[in-house]
Amino acid sequence: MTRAVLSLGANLGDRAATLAEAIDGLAADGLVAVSALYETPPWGPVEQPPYLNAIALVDGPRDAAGWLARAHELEQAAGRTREVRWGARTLDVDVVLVSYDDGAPVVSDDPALTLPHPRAHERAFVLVPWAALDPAAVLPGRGPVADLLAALPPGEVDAVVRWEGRP
Ligand code: A4P
Ligand code: MG
Repeated sequence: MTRAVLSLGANLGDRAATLAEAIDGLAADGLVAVSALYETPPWGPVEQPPYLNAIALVDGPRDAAGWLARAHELEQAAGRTREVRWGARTLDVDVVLVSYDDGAPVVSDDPALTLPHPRAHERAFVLVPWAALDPAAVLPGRGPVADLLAALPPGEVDAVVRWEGRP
């Protein structure tokens, strides 16, 4: 049994419906908890619309590669096509962290699956929903999520806003 922390993001189409469908899909995989949806400014070099982001915790028999495969399945189901790196997408599912029953993290520097996710610690759109869902969360190798959030520029954190369902 492993626990995966998944980051879900959508910035094309009906973002909330896409996320809701992906979260429904995770019910069969051992969904433990899911954060609220947050509207977040696009991160990275590509100009694109704002994202809705969420964090999901899932417990299941998969290994790390199995969680990545599941993430890709959910992206395909949402009709994601290949586009530019960091560009707009109907659904992006990243594996932030996989840990074993005893809490030990899977550590990998394989470019096909780098764990823990190499950019999670600097992304308010990952840390804000994760800290809200699990205030005691720790990103192995980086520290408590609450501390990582405190180290980010306040403007970046404040720009991640709980989504209230407006279109
Ligand atoms: N890969 C390696 N490690 C992982 C991992 N831990 N989780 C590989 C998921 N994938 C991992 O990803 C490229 C390759 O990374 C995959 O083939 C996988 O084997 P991709 O999803 O095909 O392409 P991408 O998502 O454009 O690239 P990347 O590097 O995953 O980008 P990010 O980091 O996912 O950034 N702004 C906001 N506000 N919210 C967002 O959700 N997302 C992105 C995408 C950019 N800006 C954003 C958001
Ligand atoms: Mg990705």
